[in-house]
Amino acid sequence: MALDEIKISRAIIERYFQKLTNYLEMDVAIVGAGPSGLMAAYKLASEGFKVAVFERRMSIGGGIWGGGMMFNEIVVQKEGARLLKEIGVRTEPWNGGEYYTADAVEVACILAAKCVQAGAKIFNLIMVEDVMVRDNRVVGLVLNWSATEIAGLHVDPLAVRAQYVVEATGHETAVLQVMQKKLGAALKTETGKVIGEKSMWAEVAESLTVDYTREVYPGVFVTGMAANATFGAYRMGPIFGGMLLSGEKVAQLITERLRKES
Ligand code: 48H
Ligand code: FE2
Repeated sequence: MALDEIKISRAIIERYFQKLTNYLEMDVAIVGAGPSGLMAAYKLASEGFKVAVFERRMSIGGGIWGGGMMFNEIVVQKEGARLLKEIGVRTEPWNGGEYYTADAVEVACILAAKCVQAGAKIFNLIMVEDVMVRDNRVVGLVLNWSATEIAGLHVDPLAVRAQYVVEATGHETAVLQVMQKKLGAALKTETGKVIGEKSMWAEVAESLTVDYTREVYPGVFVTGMAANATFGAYRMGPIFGGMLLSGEKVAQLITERLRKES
């Protein structure tokens, strides 16, 4: 059959807009496709919820690809290895099982594939530039093409509604930064604002990241490095178990909430 450029274009446009239109309203909107956001999306989608991930970059996986200092190997503790094994990533015990390592490319690819196959939709090249607030609760996200930001164009955004938003933008805490700019000191932290991460101390940082995975403003849960930075924990360096466990925890917390409300 002859290839028709216009039909190919039509197929892309129709399918994409079908997808986007279907996600104007959802159960959970996740901002950031790093390890924590992807793990959260995988778990929530596996529970049957309608989940989308919005990622500013073209590539998904956030900091996974770079491993430590561009050495593309991932280190996790035993608990993190449990999650990697669960999704089918091969891990290798290091020093008799003190830690486990995995290939960073395998982690990023399988995590993303599991996420999508569990039913979560990933929208790359879209950035979250603001939130929607009603009666002191976040009820949705304000989206724009990343390209408009890169080109510095004045293009107004569109919006999507979600019952819950997950802030998974890593060190940047992009969602909470814009919220504190507009709402003032309204976050559930000691100062009401993002406290900011402290210098490296892996042991303490890993468990604090999971502890600080919680609701930070009505309707908004924070996970991964964003949870760490929001509550002023130490950074952990190139170890990823805490990110995966934090993603798992945020999914559990939101699952409980959604079940209770339905
Ligand atoms: C849409 C956005 C926006 C926006 C940013 O940085 P990440 O990998 O985040 P985590 O928390 O899942 O993992 C952190 C880990 O990679 C790390 O940095 C560690 C363990 N560091 C320790 C240390 O000591 O340094 O992914 C966040 C994603 C990225 O892909 C961004 O592009 C994306 O969020 N993002 N997406 N809208 N406004 N801002
Ligand atoms: Fe980092």
